[in-house]
Amino acid sequence: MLVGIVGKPSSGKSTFLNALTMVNAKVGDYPFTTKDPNRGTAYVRSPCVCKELNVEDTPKNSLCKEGIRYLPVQFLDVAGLVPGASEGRGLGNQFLDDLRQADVLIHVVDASGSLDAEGNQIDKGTWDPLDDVKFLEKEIDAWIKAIINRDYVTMKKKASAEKIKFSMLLHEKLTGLAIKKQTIEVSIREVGIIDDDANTWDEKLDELITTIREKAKPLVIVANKIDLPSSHKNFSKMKEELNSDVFPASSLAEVFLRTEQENSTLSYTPGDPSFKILDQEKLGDKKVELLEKINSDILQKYGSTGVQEILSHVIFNLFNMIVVFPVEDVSKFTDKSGNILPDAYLVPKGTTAKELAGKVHTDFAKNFIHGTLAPSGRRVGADYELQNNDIVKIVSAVK
Ligand SMILES: Nc1nc2c(ncn2[C@@H]2O[C@H](COP(=O)(O)OP(=O)(O)O)[C@@H](O)[C@H]2O)c(=O)[nH]1
Ligand SMILES: [Mg+2]
Repeated sequence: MLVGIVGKPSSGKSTFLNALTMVNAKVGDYPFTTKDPNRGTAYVRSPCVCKELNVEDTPKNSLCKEGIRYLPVQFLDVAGLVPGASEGRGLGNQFLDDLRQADVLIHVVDASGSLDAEGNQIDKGTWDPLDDVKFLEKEIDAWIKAIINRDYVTMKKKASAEKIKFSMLLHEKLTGLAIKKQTIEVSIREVGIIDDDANTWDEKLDELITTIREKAKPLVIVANKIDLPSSHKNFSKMKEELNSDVFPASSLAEVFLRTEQENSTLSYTPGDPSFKILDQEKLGDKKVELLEKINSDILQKYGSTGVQEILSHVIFNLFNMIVVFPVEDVSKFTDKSGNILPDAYLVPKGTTAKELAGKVHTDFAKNFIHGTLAPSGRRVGADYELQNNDIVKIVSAVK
């Protein structure tokens, strides 16, 4: 699963990503960091089973701190989009390639309205952030339409002459964006196009493109810089007028809190509604004042800085993921090397024991015998649907 971050220059994409990638947990070196400068690893929070089992875990593929698991989620900083990109201005093709890879797009918007369409500083509060959201939606639709238009006439002829369905032709056409055939079929039905009657396509083509885009590349809107005075009003307006989910966030405040937590001047868990000052002297008057402001203007008002919550929303609400813990030894909850609860996997709700086996090792799925749940020792079959926080040993004919 790959989360794409989009937004005009200076909206705060890098700050948002920085906030999400900072995790102060002293656990060796992580194999998650990639060399690609446009990629990053963020960590979604989930309560860890170590607490109720009362064990000290030794996580490998994730991190655990004070009973909370931090599971890695890959992020992609999507190439800059400026007006006119679909007509070949700027980093057009790079954008399309990034769009293909992303399963969901987080749109970081400057909610304060202090940047023009291209990210240049203008008078505070003079830009309507709603325009940024509408622009991005329109721009992606324009890309998809341009791809379809290249062969639209031929597609229609072919459909009539050879009795081929629109969904089939569209799926072929849109392979470059990795859009599932089922998504196209459902969208066609939803807008009321008749799949094998080319005469019904024209009128609803634009609506169809928007519907496909909304399903294939869902957008989550971040009203960033919520700490600035002009942001609140704009955020309320966005929430009222947009169909997409809109979340308030202060990426800058989150970076600040995590930095001070690393400096041991604060006790703060990313995503929490509060923090505790540990070393007032080291912080100094200025930072203490700033912290008071963060507390009253952001945490008290919105419940958190928003950053961690957005990631949680994407993983657990939008994608309905659950967390499962594969182990080798169900009495000790360990892998072969004795690591306790080494791996935590994010899998879609509904994933079966056999499907999980395939994720652990392809051979395990082919030679699947049964699963054993820990600590109960209960045996489950191939079709058993995993539950959140299941600890499971995959028993297969391969060793
Ligand atoms: N006040 C405020 N400023 C922010 C916030 N997030 C980012 N910024 C500032 O906005 C500017 C652009 O941020 P950056 O992350 O580089 O934007 P990018 O071009 O989208 O990657 C920087 O000066 C940041 O410090 C925020 O939540 N609040
Ligand atoms: Mg940047």
